Amino acid sequence: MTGTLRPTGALDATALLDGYRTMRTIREFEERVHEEFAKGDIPGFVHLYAGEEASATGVCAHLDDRDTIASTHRGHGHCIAKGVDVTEMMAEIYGRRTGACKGKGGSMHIADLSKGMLGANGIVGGGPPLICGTALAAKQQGTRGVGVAFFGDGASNQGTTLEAMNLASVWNLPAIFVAENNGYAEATAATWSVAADNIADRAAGFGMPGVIVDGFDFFAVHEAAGEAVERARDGGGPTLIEVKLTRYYGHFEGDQQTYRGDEVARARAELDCLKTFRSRVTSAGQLTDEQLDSVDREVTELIDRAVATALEAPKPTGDDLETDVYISY
Ligand SMILES: Cc1ncc(C[n+]2csc(CCOP(=O)(O)OP(=O)(O)O)c2C)c(N)n1
Ligand SMILES: [Mg+2]
Repeated sequence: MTGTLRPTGALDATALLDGYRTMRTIREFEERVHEEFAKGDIPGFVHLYAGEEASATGVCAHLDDRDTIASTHRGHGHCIAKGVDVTEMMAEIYGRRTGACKGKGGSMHIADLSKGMLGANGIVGGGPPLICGTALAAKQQGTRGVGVAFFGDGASNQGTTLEAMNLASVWNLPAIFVAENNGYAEATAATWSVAADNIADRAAGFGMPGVIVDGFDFFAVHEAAGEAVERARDGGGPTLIEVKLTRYYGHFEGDQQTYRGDEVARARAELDCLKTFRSRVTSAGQLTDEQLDSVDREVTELIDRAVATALEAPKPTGDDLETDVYISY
């Protein structure tokens, strides 16, 4: 972590409430999926994004539907921040017909092209090459759109990621590479696997700016992403942003986490993005506790409804087996 908090003053009340609502929605969604998964009703693998909310939220606050993002196996937060419908996401995770991908994708394959959400991705390092394609399309079509790839510290070592950064720079693409460094790839510490002090240092090798931000600080992510998005839209080419953060749950639901100590308890107590956001904007007089409490209640109701709706929704049948095999969603 950088140790220096970024100023909160640049955002108006609406933008602050939007940022808080998105982070709170991601947190509530993930805490609820954690509980529901333990009941045994959710099929497949689930990787939770809790703790990392400021990253997706601070980056996607600058994006709209013409912009595209590529996500990872830990994709719920990216989907929510990019505007994918939360009720459809929950139904997808439960494998229901009303889900974002008609229940055929599950947690690791949620996509919504209408929102520029290219998809969660079970292939580590699968996202960066995708956004070279969408960024190239945006450049050729003159939309001023940008492509953003979120990826982990583990994925930062994949050839696909490094090749994509090289290509984005060679072609001067409106592309942003967001390395979410949570310190682990499954159980392997980044200190064992990443051959650099900082992933951002690798940007120099590709001739692009590289910045490090504190992933607990929404305002730090927001500021760095704002600069990168503006540069990309103006034809200034790609940026690598390394966001240092902590995942609150295991690599996957069921992970015993024998490879780490008390860092999560410390992060939740002292660094948590929602708590620090609240204390900073209330002490600066920008928002009140009542305004934030009201967002909390609204989000809890939304997630309660999403789970209830998912549980009542039908599952796909044998007749659905041969639909959407190629492209007819
Ligand atoms: C190409 C590929 N190799 C290996 C895996 C198995 N795998 C799934 S997640 C993961 C770790 C990814 O770590 P990181 O990129 O840091 O993301 P995080 O889980 O920390 O968010 C691995 C090795 C995979 N899914 N795809
Ligand atoms: Mg990681």
